[in-house]
Amino acid sequence: MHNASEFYYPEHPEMKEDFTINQDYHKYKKDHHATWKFLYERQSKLLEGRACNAYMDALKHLDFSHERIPNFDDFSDKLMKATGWQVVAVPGLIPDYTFFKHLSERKFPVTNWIRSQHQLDYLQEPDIFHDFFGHVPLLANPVFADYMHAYGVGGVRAMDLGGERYLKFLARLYWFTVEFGLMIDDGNLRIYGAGIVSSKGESVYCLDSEVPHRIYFDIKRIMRTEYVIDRFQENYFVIHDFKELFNETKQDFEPLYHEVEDLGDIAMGEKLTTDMKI
Ligand code: HBI
Ligand code: FE
Repeated sequence: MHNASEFYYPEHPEMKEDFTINQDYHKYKKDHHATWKFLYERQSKLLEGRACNAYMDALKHLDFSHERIPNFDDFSDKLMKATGWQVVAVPGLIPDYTFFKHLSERKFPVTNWIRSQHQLDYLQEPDIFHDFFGHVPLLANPVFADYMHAYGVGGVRAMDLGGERYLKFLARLYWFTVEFGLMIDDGNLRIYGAGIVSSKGESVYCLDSEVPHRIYFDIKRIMRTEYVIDRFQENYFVIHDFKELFNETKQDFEPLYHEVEDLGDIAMGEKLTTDMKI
């Protein structure tokens, strides 16, 4: 996990204590906008019939520009009206506590830089395409917006309770829902996770491949399951709707943390007889 001393952004002397910076919109060049346009068009086509209705509807509702990188202030106004969320600019990964704190204040940190034209497909760190195209649309969905907020509140609380100790459970919950979640939409398997919607390869693989293991959402199972960040997933967890996520996240996690700590970790790709498979 990440603590504050690992994050050093000397190129941003103006950065505030909460790791926010200015988006500096005027600094984007023609090539940056061209990369946005290329990625936007490629993914929005690919996601027809793959992303969940809530995501596709929100993408339309927010009316992103195809041609240019979005200006955070414009979208903060739209989000504020829809669900009370805002977008704030950050230079890259930020410490866990700071990240949770932003979510608990209904602020979503978005990286302000875009990947280079030589590395269009695969990135380990978030850039503006992942953060904005992947995460921002669903923040306009009222139930999902409340889930993200509850998650942030839970994160702040977990760190106050146990410091680093409980963080891995929360990170797994985020990973298998917000980043790599699937859902059943009108009887079909669909994507809602931001890590998938922003990935060309995984948006096909997660639905079509016979390799990964697709399991019905089970919060304890998720909190116990290990993941890697540098290749396609071996486990996906499938929800019925965002209400299910929100309701599970409102509960007090403290007893859950103790229970999952006792039960122990589950290796990636490991199958359990209790798994409800799709
Ligand atoms: N920072 N910019 C950024 N984006 C994230 O998704 C992020 C982060 N810092 C920490 C963090 N995520 C984790 O705490 C969560 O994934 C659990
Ligand atoms: Fe992300």
